[in-house]
Amino acid sequence: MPSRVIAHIDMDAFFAAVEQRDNPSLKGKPVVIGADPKGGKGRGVVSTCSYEARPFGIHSAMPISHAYKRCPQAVFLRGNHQKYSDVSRQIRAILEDFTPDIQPISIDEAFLDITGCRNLFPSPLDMGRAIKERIKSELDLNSSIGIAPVKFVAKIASDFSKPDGLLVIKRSEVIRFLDPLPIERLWGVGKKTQSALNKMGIRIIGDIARFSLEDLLRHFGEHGAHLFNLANGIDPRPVEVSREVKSVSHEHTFGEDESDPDTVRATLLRLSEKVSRRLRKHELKGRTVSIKIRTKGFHTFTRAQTLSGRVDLIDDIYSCAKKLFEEFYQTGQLIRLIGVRVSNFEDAFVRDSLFEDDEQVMRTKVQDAMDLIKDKFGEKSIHRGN
Ligand code: TTP
Ligand code: MG
Repeated sequence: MPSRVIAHIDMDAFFAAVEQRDNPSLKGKPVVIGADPKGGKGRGVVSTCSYEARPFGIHSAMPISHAYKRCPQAVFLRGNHQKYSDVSRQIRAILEDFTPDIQPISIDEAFLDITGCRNLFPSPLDMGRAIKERIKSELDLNSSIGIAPVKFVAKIASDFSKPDGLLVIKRSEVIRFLDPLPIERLWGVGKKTQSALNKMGIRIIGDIARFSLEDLLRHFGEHGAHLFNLANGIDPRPVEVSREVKSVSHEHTFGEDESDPDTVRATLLRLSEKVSRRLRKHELKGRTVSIKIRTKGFHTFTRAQTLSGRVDLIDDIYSCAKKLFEEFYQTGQLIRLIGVRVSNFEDAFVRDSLFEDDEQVMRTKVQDAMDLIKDKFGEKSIHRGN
């Protein structure tokens, strides 16, 4: 099985958290999003509730009348789905800054394959922290993240860490982590399988892991083998990346606010290199190059240019990013963060490269060679010089 690092992210009390964020008087209060409770006579159900409402036993899909009986003093809101979809897209854009390998699961949940980010962060834990911090600082919302070598373990881990949590389960810890959990936690254990397993004396995941594979096969056929594998931490399902990647970007925060434009240019080049590499890995080319600049006072600016052709090579991205930077930069300005993004992949009818000549062919070959070297010797093994 290929060795993967998979993250599962799920927002905390998503609809309710957005409402509490946008109306601070709701902070710290039980908030229930769902149908009109009509003084306890309302029909319809609870969409979700804030963590303050959960000790009252309120949860998603519960009849709203029950929720009202349990906590009449809660603030009951109908909710605004358009707003939640918009926030969901903003979260997605932040995740895309970390990796294009994203499988959205629902409005507030996604899997990320972060195997390829090994060289960008000291550890998966650091990357998880960075994602949570971005979402918190830009959207003022809490998320929970689980990280593991397989999908379903990452999902259980994010659930375990809630709220505002981060839990990393290393490969060597997977079996111990799963062992004491009830079998319902496994994907594919519904009510029927659960009761059949219970009859065989199987209650926790560890019981399945230790059970004989032959007996499981005899009772459940292939499904038994599947459960046996899951219980032993084996789950070959990859993160199914939606091809709907909207942009590829990288950014860098300077250790100290930077005033030297040459250092900023060198960073832009390095970021262009990373963006280019990721675009080429995913066979994407984009027509719009943008830069993001955050100055000392935490003011964030973006500048974008749409080109006549689609680009994916370092030089094309860098020359555009550099030009955008020169237009923006004023001597002495202190820069905290800089980012490079390529987007606008859709337009397949435009010419693919800016200059389809021998030089272009040559530059593509050089970059192919660089990609090969990086694949073999790591991301830092070779860089494009200024
Ligand atoms: P969830 O992630 O299941 O719940 P949540 O984010 O509110 O809380 P948690 O911290 O436990 O993750 O669902 C995300 C959103 O989807 C939720 O805010 C509201 C909506 N939703 C419904 O409308 N109906 C439902 O039955 C569920 C489960 C969710
Ligand atoms: Mg959630």
